[in-house]
Amino acid sequence: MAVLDHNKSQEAIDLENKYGAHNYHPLPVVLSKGEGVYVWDVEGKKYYDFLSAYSAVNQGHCHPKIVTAMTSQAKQLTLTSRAFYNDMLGKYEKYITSYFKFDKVLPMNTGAEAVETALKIGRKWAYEVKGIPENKAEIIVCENNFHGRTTTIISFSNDPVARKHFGPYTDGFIKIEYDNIQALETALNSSKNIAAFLVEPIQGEAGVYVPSSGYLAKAKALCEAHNVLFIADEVQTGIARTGRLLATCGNCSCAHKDCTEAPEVKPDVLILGKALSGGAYPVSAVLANNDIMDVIKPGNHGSTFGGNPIAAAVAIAALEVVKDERLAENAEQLGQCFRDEINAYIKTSTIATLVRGKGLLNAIVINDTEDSDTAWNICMALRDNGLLAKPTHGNIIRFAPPLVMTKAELLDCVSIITKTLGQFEK
Ligand code: IF1
Repeated sequence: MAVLDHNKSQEAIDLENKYGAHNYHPLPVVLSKGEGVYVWDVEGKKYYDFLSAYSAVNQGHCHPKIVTAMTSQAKQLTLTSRAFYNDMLGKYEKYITSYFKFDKVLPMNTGAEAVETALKIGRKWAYEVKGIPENKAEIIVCENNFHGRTTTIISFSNDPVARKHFGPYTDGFIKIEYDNIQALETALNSSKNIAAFLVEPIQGEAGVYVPSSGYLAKAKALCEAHNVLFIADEVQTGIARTGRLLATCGNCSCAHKDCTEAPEVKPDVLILGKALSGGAYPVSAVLANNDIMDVIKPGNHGSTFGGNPIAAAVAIAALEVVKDERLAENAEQLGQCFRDEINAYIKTSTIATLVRGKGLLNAIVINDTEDSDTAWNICMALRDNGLLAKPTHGNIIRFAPPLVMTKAELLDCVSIITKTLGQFEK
């Protein structure tokens, strides 16, 4: 439609189609500039970004403080590998561990790498601390999880597109229903060899499923009773996205100390990625206390780029921005406003049936089958109306803008969204 008629966009799309592997199906819009909550395409059209690079750009596009931290460090020292010390890593490690209140951090780059790291730590802890017999450790995961795309991680996915023809698969995982505390208890009682329970505090890819109130706290208590590690994958939900610094809200200085809806849960192992860098650079991390992290010894794990000086400088700046600009509080307030406004619209709507989420991680369910292209067509119309979002699972549209949005901007976006949905009402 409109954008595709433009030559520059079409040229860029043609290049990707011809020379790039076809591992994505992007919305046809070609971006060349970003600032705060806005992105611009190559023809100069301005959009609200309601994907935020899958929640990596919580601090807004090209945040000046993060860009400055990155460029000044890039001029000084970029990479040493971990064969030598560098003068930024220790500083960052001290900063992030006190920020999230853990003894130690293991720095990696991508979310999937951090998940792999957590799984390795969990297994090693199981053999060396818990005393599980060699090669018998099992890790409990949830149905419809999304934790990344490595061969081990897709081994316990149930998305056929992500899994099929990538076998043989890694053993040692037990899959249970999400948000089902009884299923967790049954699994924990089924074997003495359980090392860990890996869980997303809100299932993002599955369509933004918020578990019932108290689920995470009960799950943590059960894990504790069974001497099993509670591993929280907060790659997507962390760093203020859901209206708190962490969706598990463990022991942190978040906006919701008095929150009764979901009691505080402190994971044994915390996985972070995405917005840990404000989207400027691949930075991920695994945090844990000494009794767990100290199972990792030289040679057990690592990465050429993990903990590099640019990553360290960028992550410190990105975390400072979250606190300085009170992004958790803003996400909480704007998220409530977003759901209230959309709910008011849904009352009289036939095309939208439900809005759900927490903070600024939300989804609207479209009244059509999963294999229909209605949600895709709505996203195309949203694009034409100046707002970028992407469907997930066919009939669900995820709405996750940068957390630096103002209330006036959010209300402007709500009117774009409701106007667009209006075009699809029967
Ligand atoms: C893609 C979804 C989001 C994640 C959690 C680990 C990772 C992710 C909870 C891995 C990554 C991304 C990756 C992206 C699609 C995506 C996604 F739609 F699949 F669910 F964010 F909404 N744990 N999520 O959500 O992190 O290795 O990618 O850095 O295209 O695969 P990564």
